[in-house]
Amino acid sequence: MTQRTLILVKPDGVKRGLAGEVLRRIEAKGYTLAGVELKQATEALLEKHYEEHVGKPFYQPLVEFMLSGPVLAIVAEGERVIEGFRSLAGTTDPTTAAPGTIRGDLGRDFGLKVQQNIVHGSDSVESAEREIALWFPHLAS
Ligand code: RTP
Ligand code: MG
Repeated sequence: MTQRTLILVKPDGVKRGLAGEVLRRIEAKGYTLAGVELKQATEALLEKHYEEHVGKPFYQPLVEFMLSGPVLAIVAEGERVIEGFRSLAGTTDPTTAAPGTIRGDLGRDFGLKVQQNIVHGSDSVESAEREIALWFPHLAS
């Protein structure tokens, strides 16, 4: 099943010069790039992007972090890419993410700042559609 997913290289990844490394891993896995753009997020966009987290204790720090610099927004395409990219990214906390994954190999331990985990990837077909429409309106299906 060919899918599309929305990937973000978060501000920590862009600042550390890891955007190219993330793109390299996406392409090396065999996925196709359908959209790539450096963007400055806004509070309104993030409120929609992270709608399932609004009101959680980590929401406000997460938004502030996501506003702290540009993100590289990517639409990647391929067979089961939604699940496949989540697997490439590794689990949420970089400290315990498996070696071989983006977060496991490149994530730094920032103490409690688990939000600084380099990448975001859509977690379902529905989220991917919603997030692609938010970040790349012209690519929305
Ligand atoms: P993402 O959405 O960024 O791909 O990451 P995820 O699915 O692995 O994590 P999710 O549960 O959706 O959380 C979204 C982002 O919020 C930050 N976070 N901080 N306890 C905390 O301080 C905490 N928990 C989550 C992370 O940046 C996470 O990626
Ligand atoms: Mg998530």
